[in-house]
Amino acid sequence: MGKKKYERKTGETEVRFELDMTEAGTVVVDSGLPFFDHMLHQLFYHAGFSVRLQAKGDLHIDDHHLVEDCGIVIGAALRDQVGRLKEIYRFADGLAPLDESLSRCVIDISGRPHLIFRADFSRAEINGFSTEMTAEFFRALVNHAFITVHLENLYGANDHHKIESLFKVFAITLRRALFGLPLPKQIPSTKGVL
Ligand SMILES: [Mn+2]
Repeated sequence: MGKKKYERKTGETEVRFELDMTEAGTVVVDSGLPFFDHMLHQLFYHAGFSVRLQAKGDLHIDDHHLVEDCGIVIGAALRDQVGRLKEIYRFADGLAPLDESLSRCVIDISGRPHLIFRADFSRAEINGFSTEMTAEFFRALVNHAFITVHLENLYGANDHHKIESLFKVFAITLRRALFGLPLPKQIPSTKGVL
């Protein structure tokens, strides 16, 4: 497919996004929020996408606009690229642990936006990323991708692990809903080693 560019600029944020959903390649993410970068990297890498994302936002207020607007742009890009695929699997489900945390995701690429999100966090934020923005990110993405997503953390103790397992399970389930079970031709870890 080749990378296609998407952009969104408002008085609050500026998001530049290049995506090729059909080929696993380099993933470069710079949002100005390191923990959010870490989560987006998990998402794109485990989905098997090629991505460059650069975002700037009004972080002097808080992280809300930036995280939400990244979700909007990513969702809109997904909708655009899904619309250009000849065939998809449509339905998929998945489970992903991260140590003590386990998260589950069910996706229907339905043309109808709907998110069920269940997770409880004990911390308000992780290095400037508000834990409540996890749900807001996925809501924005789902609403602009026009997909149905049921995403929940079943259990866990560490909030970093809980959020990371949510991003990872969304990524692998999205990949399955698009392309079926085959894993991308890459080491299945952003560390480059298992
Ligand atoms: Mn981590």
